[in-house]
Amino acid sequence: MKQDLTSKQITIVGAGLSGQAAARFLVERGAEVTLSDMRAAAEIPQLDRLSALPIRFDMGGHSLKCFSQADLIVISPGVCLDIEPLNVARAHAVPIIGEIELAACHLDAPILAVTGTNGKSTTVSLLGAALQQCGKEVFVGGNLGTPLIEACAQDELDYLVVELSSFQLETIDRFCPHYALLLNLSADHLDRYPDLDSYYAAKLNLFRNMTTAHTAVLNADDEAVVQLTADLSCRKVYFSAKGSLAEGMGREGEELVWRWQGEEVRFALSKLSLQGAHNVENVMAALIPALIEGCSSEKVWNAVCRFEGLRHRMNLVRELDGVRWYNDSKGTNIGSVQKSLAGFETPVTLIAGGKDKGGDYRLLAEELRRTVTHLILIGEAAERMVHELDGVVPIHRVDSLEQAVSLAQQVTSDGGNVLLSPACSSFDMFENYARRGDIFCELVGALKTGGGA
Ligand code: UMA
Ligand code: ADP
Repeated sequence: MKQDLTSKQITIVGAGLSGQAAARFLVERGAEVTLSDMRAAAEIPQLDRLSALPIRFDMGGHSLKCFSQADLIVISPGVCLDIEPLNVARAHAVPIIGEIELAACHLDAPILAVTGTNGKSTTVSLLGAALQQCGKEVFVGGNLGTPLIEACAQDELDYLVVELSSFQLETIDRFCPHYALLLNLSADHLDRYPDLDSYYAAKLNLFRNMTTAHTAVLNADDEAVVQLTADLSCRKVYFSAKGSLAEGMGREGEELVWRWQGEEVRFALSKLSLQGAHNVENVMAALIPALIEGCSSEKVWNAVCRFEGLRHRMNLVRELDGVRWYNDSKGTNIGSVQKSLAGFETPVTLIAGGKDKGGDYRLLAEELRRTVTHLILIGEAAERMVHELDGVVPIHRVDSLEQAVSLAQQVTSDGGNVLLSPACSSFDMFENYARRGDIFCELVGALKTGGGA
């Protein structure tokens, strides 16, 4: 339901991408906006782009009166719900919502939402490309990078394809997608959640308002996904990369098989540009809403096959002296690094570490023993990783990504691989995972031949 925002006192918490986009939207609708951030203005990228707008800035900390006296508080995903200023707001009965909830209240097109621990960005991009190939006007964004609220500036959209993180799902209220894709569940963000159940509960919030008129697209091979969605009242459609399904998207040998309402369509996997077993799962999930919505299976498949993958996800950066260097900076949790390592048949020097998110690094031991000859660690998590992986493979601890790249060149032999797949977020040393990946690519690009093992 669209709210009248004119003259409403609205405090936005966090002046990053989401906060700045929300501020622009709210000012345009006549709200009286305060933008509050714990960082000083000078530390916040691109804040100057808002300087011409009538916004009050509360920077370098959160002033409690901006919270107690507001009509509404809109929070950015990186803001934890238990910070003191939000407790003050709750004590004054001020409603608190996230940018996603605010956006969804002001958007009309059907929402196709994607969540899960891994594969979200790839899947939303695949789904967006598939729908666009069929002539649809589509917004593709959310956690992927463009805040959903920016879709309010676009006219005549057919679909909103939105990646949602657990953080964003904590603060939805009436948000209700037409399709909700849950790709998989494994440990992540345990620096924000007290335990795994709380993290999974945030993810499952996605389904809270869905009814029989809506569709959940679910991974039949993921035990946690199947168990935790058993009681949903909406329609459930499954995909399985492990076998065939009587109804839904299954796999038979080198073909995907879509069986739906008495029809069958087959897709040859050999045509896909994307590599890796995990990407087959992403493709399966992305195809389902497009096919149910009546898009041509041929067009959808062409779009999916052409998609070559997103930057910072297992990209080959360079081959030098017989060593292949890969950038997987978006490998920010243990499950994703396991999948990335599983794709290698030749020895790997793995560069990992960063901001610790509290997972169990011992889960990496099996894949490390199989493929990794040297583990080079950076960042805050290095200490715990050394402790938990002691004796599994040779470990080297260094102080910077530059040192890690230089050491990787020295210890990796012809025929081997160097992989940056950190299993951690980047915020201890970099602005974000993309910056970390870009710096890695620059360092690798500058290496000279003959510096290796
Ligand atoms: N801040 C406060 N008070 C707090 C906490 C944070 O003022 O208590 C301020 C910080 O000082 C900073 C601002 O909040 O200036 C940052 O807000 P944010 O962390 O929500 O970041 P945004 O720039 O708004 O980007 C967010 C998502 N970031 C996070 O969830 C951490 C982006 O996902 C997303 O692309 C963007 O909204 C648009 O929707 C990034 C991410 O790392 C890619 N996501 C995590 C992940 O994928 O694992 C969940
Ligand atoms: P997300 O947006 O959920 O972080 P991405 O599509 O950006 O996911 O992929 C990030 C990393 O996660 C990839 O580099 C890959 O290692 C891993 N990954 C991608 N898809 C899957 C999947 N379906 N299952 C497990 N791991 C995956």
